[in-house]
Amino acid sequence: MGGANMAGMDMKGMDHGAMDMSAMHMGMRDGRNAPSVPLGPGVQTISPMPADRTGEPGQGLANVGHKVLVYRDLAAIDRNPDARAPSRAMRIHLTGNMERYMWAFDGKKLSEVKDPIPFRAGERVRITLVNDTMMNHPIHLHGHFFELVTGHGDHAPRKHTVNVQPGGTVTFDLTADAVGDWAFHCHMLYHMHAGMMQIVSVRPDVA
Ligand SMILES: [Cu+2]
Repeated sequence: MGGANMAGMDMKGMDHGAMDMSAMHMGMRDGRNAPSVPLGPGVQTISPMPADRTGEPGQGLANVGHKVLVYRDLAAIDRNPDARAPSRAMRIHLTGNMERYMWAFDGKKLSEVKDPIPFRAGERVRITLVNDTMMNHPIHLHGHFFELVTGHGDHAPRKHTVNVQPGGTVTFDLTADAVGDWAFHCHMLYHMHAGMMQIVSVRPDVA
């Protein structure tokens, strides 16, 4: 299978010595699209061209013959409590290997992660989730609401869980307003149990 498919593929950026044949036939795994992600066995695919899919119906709802609401249809009734522009941005990849049942953020399951994801209390950060897998992942952050960046300005919809479609991205702005350590995980609990979870740590500034 792999041999027949290899001819037309862009081999640049791949580690030929450690080439993973399942990744070859599942799709591209070009590390240039995810430089922060170690390309171990738990990373079967890297989306070659991840795109914001918040304007698209969910999986299986494209041709149902009736109107389907999408994330971009949502807007908050009240003005957002914090409409500041974010002071920094981060990208988190949702990674997995369906054949080995491995799920993680940035290619590292929870038990391999040494440090929490740090935030300073009160800071506002733009976070983009990039789904490099072929499954949906509803990503949930405890202790906070965040505002989806879907074109509604200071009336952005506020969520604590957002589904990221396969090959899709979701961007949200987060005000880290709850000091403490918070679970941040896929809400498909069997993905969470496999390791698609990390700890978000919000700490006050030390004077
Ligand atoms: Cu998941």
